[in-house]
Amino acid sequence: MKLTRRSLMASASAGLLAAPFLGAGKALAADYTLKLANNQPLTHPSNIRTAEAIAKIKEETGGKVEIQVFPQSQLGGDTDVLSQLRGGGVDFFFLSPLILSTLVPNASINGIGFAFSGYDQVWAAMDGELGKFVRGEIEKTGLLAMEKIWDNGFRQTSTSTGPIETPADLVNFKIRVPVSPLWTSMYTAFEAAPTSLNFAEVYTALQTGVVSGQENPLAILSVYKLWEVQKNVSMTNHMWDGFWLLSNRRSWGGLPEDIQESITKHFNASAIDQRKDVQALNEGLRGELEKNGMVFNEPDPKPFQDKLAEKGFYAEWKGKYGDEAWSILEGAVGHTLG
Ligand code: X2X
Repeated sequence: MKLTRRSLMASASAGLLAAPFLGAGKALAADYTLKLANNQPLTHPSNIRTAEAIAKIKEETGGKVEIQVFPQSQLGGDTDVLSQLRGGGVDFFFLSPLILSTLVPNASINGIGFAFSGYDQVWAAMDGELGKFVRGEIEKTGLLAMEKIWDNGFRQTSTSTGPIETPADLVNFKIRVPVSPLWTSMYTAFEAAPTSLNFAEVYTALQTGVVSGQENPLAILSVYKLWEVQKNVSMTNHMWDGFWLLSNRRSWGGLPEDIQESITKHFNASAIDQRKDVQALNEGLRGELEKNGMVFNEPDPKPFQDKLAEKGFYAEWKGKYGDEAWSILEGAVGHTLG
């Protein structure tokens, strides 16, 4: 966070000195200049809805708050920006709970393979007990998560080498996964060959053949034009993931309460709008992706789930998260996992 001269003068003189300069429609520098980062391009609903929230916050605070957006991993890959957030160099950061688990181990729990049957379950869980549990874990580390998680979506598998139809097609398959122990563990259970990379490196890794595939919701395939480097899309729906809007508790605590309230209110409202946008995109994009040459198939999820169970994936993660967290997850999805 950067405090400007205006705020320093205003606090030093209780506004007396600053007042004469407030005249006649002059554009003033904001009192609080905050940096927000994410890994998505400006065309993704996350950034469209973020821009709306920022404009409303600016208006409501009378121009005191300026939030600068650094989209598309401009400040570095996700794991680097997480360090910048902890150090205070970045004030807000959208991050996958699974990647956040490199710092907050239990944060990845929503990503357990084939846990959620659909969006109704996801939002009930993430706006309910499961989300509350995870936000509590996040707070223990000096970071804060806004109450409403943003959507990334149910993840699908893309390849340059043909469709994934059964778990056998994943054996030895060179797949990029985000940097997270849960992702690596899941693809190890599938006997694939997972490579952990931040999203910033994915396009090049696919283009140069370092990996043959990746997995992401359709909206990400579309905004990043992954059809240029991928051919098949297998609708594996193997996990749901979102983005927590994180802040650093120290820099957040330096903001006056009314400003905190304005920021919280508008970002949480924008999260709800963004969820609708992303769900509509993920449900409606197949046609666009097909027009761009991608070929779709819809594998039966059951054999994939069975393989994870056979390989001890669910038992292992139940042990890692502990009984309390696991029973919150099972309560949210309404069935025993594994
Ligand atoms: O890195 C990814 O694949 C992405 C964009 O889905 C996440 O942020 C987890």
